[in-house]
Amino acid sequence: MIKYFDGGMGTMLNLKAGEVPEQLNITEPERVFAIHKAYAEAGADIISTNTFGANPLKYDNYEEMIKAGVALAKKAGKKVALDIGPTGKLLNPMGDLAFEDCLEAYSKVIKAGKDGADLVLIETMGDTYEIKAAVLAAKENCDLPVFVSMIFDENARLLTGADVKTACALCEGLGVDVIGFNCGLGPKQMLPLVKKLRECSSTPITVCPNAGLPEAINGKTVYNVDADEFASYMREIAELGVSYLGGCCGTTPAHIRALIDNTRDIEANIPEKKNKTVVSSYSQSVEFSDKSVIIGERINPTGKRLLKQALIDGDIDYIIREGISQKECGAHILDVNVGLPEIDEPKMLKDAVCALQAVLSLPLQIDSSDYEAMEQALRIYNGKPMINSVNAKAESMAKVFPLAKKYGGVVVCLCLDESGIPETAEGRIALAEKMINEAEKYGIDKKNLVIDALTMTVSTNSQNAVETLKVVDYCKNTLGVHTVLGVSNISFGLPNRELVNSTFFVQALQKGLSGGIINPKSASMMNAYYSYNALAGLDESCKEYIASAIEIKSEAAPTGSNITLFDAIVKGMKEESAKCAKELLKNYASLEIINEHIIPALDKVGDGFEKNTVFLPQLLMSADSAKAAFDEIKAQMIKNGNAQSKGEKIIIATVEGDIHDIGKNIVKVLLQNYGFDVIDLGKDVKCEKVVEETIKNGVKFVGLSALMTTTVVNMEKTIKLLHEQTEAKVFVGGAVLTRDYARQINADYYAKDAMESVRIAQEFFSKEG
Ligand code: B12
Repeated sequence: MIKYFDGGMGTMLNLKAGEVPEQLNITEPERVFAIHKAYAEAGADIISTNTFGANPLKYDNYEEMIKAGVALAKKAGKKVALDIGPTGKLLNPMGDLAFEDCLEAYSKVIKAGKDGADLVLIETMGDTYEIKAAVLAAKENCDLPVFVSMIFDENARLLTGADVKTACALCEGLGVDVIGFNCGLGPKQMLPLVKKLRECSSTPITVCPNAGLPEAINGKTVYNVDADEFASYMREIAELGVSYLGGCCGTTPAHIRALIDNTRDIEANIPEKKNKTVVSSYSQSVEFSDKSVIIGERINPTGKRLLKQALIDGDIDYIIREGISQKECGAHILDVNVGLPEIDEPKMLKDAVCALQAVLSLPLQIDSSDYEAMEQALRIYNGKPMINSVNAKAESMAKVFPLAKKYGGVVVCLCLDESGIPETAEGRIALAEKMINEAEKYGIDKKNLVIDALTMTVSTNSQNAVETLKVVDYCKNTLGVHTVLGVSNISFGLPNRELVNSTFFVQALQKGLSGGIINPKSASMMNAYYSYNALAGLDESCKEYIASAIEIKSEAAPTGSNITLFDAIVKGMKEESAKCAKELLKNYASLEIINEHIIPALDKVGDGFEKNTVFLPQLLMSADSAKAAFDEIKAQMIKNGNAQSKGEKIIIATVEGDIHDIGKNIVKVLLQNYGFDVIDLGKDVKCEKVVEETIKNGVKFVGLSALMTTTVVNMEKTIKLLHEQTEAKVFVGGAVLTRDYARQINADYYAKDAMESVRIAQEFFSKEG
């Protein structure tokens, strides 16, 4: 039987301005209870507590809110879902909230609400990282079933970029009990998402849409799908196979009653078990299949003098450059090993993983023999990683499998044990089977293991390659488990190693190797890979082969040492960006650098964002990098400028609702540079505040910035108010504005860039003067 959740709470409360919904659990419990009761009477099996935003980051009295909320929901006499929403903050590196602080906040919520609840409902989640924090908090603090319900947009992406498959991989890795969707969309728009989830999930599904898409009518948000229409789309969703249904914003007890009436005859249906081996980052996933994946091996200090030095110096940028260049050469996953006796490995591995996942969207393979380092890195990793590695020694399995079970991941299993590496294929296969069986005892499915048959140097025993290949073949084709191999050891001690390596790689691919741990910057290895795929029927119309033949990078390509400011900003490399700007400042003028490097780079990122190839985390990293470059430029401008104050005061602000301030800050610094006294009110500034400050400071010239179509209306409002209440003239700018539009909204002046704003200011004050 399908179980039914209740419907919207926030929209049912009809909140007056300033009312905090969760506070009502304490101040007006009857008002909240009436809604729970109405949903219970409509037939809901599960009542969600009115605790969506009740967390210590938002409210000091969160505990009281939660306890009261649970008691009220329980009074309705049905099962109780402890409702947990997003914190409302962005996590590092996108925002200020540290992952562990987020986890701690959620832990407090769980502790406050677990007694009396029957399940934990983590809902309306738009960021995989926050999902991970909330799920770990639930798992570490209670034994209740954990539901994760996410908010996707119409492009089928979470706010931070994950698609359905990627988010599903993370949730299943973490052992979530029920996965699904709520909010954001109506049932009609959610249908395709449910289809997608059925294709990748092995976990029961929950679906709680809004009553249609929100529309703004007379300044109010309304939802236009009525109970019957809602119920009829929900029937289509139910027929796809779900276990839980309910509603979100705009739905009412009538919607829930109609939903239940219209779907009661449909059985709950759990998706069939998928046998897919998937790893993920915050925004993308990689599935092991017939076509082997490339796991970049370059972030590993063994035999790499420069990387060793970088690790000793704590030079994380070097690691990022290694990551980026491997990605550009075609890696699908990056191995991250920072083990050196002279460094604090747990700290360094954690830092390296954080830095890499801030800049790159490739899934990572966390590679360490230090269990402490492994656990710390797994904990803060934003996705479902590869875990390198476990082996058949009792100690290794006892340490690694519990970590894999808790944090999720695909574990690389090395065929060795207390007696070393068996020489024969049979010996290694026996160890592979032992690890598969042992993993099962921890509840880890075979699909989340990949066997590493181990490459032994062929120059010491002529049968070494043959034996390894037998293991690959047997694992893939008889045991039905994926395999990986570090390839290059095969040629140790031989001349022309690249030839031996690439030949062995092709042999292994032929046997069904699922992942090559190789140097993607080696042209001969990548050539071998692409040509093998083309010949094996794994490359439609030889597209990838052709593209690679044109593009293949030379082996000697330096690691990002020649990165440009444009690239540094596009790739979100903050420190590089500052360095490049410093370099450029030796030969170029500040404005030239801004106009010819910084703005074009941001335009490129903005363009990608619009086309859905760049996601919010990358946009933020690029913005940060642009800011780092600009900080260098600013310092120089201030140094060079003869900023003699002439007492000419200008107010400048980004309008309400808009947090874009890079452009405004450039305008500010340039104006200061030309001797104007600039009062910067910051970003997201209310129109009343602009007027107030203008009057208070006796300012005659006010500059406003807006970068979004949705915020130019606030610019218009601010101009109107300034004209009504002050004598000040207004000059405006920002990428969405045009001269024509500026005129339409009654701005007195428009500047297309910072330099023009200086000219305008000079003109204005000369007239004034
Ligand atoms: C960087 C950036 C961000 C950063 C901002 C960081 C920061 N501190 O500013 C972050 C990541 C936070 C961000 C967030 C968002 N962004 Co944004 N972002 C951009 C991006 C890529 C670049 C903007 C920029 O800084 N350009 C460089 C500066 C130097 O140029 P500029 O601002 O135009 O300034 C120059 C002139 O216009 C002029 N000027 C500017 N201000 C003023 C003021 C005066 C008085 C004068 C005279 C002149 C002047 O002089 C400047 C120097 O020459 C643009 C895309 C683009 N190419 O514009 C998208 C873009 C503006 N963002 C967009 C969106 C949708 C968002 C988000 C809603 C995304 C989300 N889903 O959360 C949020 C919005 C949050 C909010 N409420 O404001 C959209 C807006 C779409 C639209 N038409 O409305 C854009 C266009 C991207 C896109 N193509 O979709 N964003």
